[in-house]
Amino acid sequence: TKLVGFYPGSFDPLTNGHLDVIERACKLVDTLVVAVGINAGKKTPLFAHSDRLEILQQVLAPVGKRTDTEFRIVDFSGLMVNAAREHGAKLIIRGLRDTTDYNYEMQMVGMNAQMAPDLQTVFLPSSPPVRHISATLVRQIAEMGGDISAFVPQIVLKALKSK
Ligand code: COD
Repeated sequence: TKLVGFYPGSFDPLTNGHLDVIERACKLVDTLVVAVGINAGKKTPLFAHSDRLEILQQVLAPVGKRTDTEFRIVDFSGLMVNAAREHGAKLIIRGLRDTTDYNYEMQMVGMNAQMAPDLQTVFLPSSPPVRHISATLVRQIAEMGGDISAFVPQIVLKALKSK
């Protein structure tokens, strides 16, 4: 049977940090569901939902071919455990950068484990070269007209320029 992983995020925008998590998750699962969720705390988006889905499709198509991973790019609202189950996932993949991520993620993992004991969360630690990258800061830099080319895939830059 095929192992399905569920990687939820806002991906606003998709960064090289997210991509690093995705590349490594590919080595663990047969199918990776990359799920663009609605984060109540993040109010002014840089990209619309549909743009984020489109960007993920474009960026991940070659990764899927190269790594022999089936990607499913989906939208979700509501609880991540429900969305993960709906897609037949057994693993929830999350990236870990620092103690801020750790504290937040450990709370979520605890709550999620009680709500959904059938799911396991797997943390993938950031690779050192992308550890500092945060979508929130990238969004700020972009909004202030700064250069984000070191932090995001080319396709994100293109999408930003065509806006
Ligand atoms: N290196 C490694 N990992 C990284 C990096 C990096 N440089 N940057 C981001 N990541 C990881 C994050 O740690 C996270 O695991 C993932 O990538 C996605 O990050 P974001 O910032 O795009 O998205 P989040 O973490 O804000 O998630 C947004 C969701 C909508 C998924 C979230 O709010 C959610 O699940 N909401 C649904 C409600 C729910 O179920 N809540 C939990 C109940 S306990």
